[in-house]
Amino acid sequence: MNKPPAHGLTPGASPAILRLAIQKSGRLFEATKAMLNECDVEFDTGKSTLRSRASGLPLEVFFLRDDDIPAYIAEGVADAGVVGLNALEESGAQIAIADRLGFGRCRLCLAVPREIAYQGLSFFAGKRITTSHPHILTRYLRDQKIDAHVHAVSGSVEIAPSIGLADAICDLVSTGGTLAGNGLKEVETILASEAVLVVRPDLGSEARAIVDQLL
Ligand code: PRT
Ligand code: ZN
Repeated sequence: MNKPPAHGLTPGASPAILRLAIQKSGRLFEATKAMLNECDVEFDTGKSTLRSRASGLPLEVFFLRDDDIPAYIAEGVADAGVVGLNALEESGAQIAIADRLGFGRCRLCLAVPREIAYQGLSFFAGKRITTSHPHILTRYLRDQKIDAHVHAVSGSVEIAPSIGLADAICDLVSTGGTLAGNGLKEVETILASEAVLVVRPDLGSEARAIVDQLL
């Protein structure tokens, strides 16, 4: 008897390909690649490679900015992706989490200058808070009934208080070294994050079978 194909899909069925979006470079790239390699999925990477047909499973890998991945999946341009829970929540995209992947762990925190005698969330009333996650922060402040000014930036968040741009920040923290180096201290955790595998809500059965193989 013939051995079934490694990907476990019905032989003879029209060849399905799962379009998987991963971060092109950055903190999630290496661990995502290592995870796929562990599943015997190999693919080319290179500075100018933006898509690559993988071997081992019927996958086409798209290399994207992490922030763009949820929208590409929600729009049906990609079928699945690996992204930080923070980026997924910030995007507001309505896509399902198929698995939590256990790497890329960090937390989205509120932090204030070290010398502040912080006594609770009421500190933030009327304050200016700089963040790269304005949607998550705005929702959190609304839920906590705190009226503050949210100032969105795309990077170097931690500099804001020292240059007089803000009274506090809301940013991702892993070791805490960046906060400490900028005279800040963490006072509230808004979201515990890690990399997640996300999938399109309307994934067809063949593409779903490939996701199941990956899982
Ligand atoms: O180019 P692209 O847009 O794809 O990448 P990016 O620069 O937006 O993101 P990248 O690669 O920095 O992070 C990708 C994902 O990694 C994030 O969305 C998180 O899910 C996750 N992650 C885990 C982190 C961190 N840890 C982290 N420490 N993302 C960012 N940081 C930054 C943080 O913003 C702060 O500036 O690291 C600094 C704090 O680190 P510590 O160790 O000093 O606390
Ligand atoms: Zn990004």
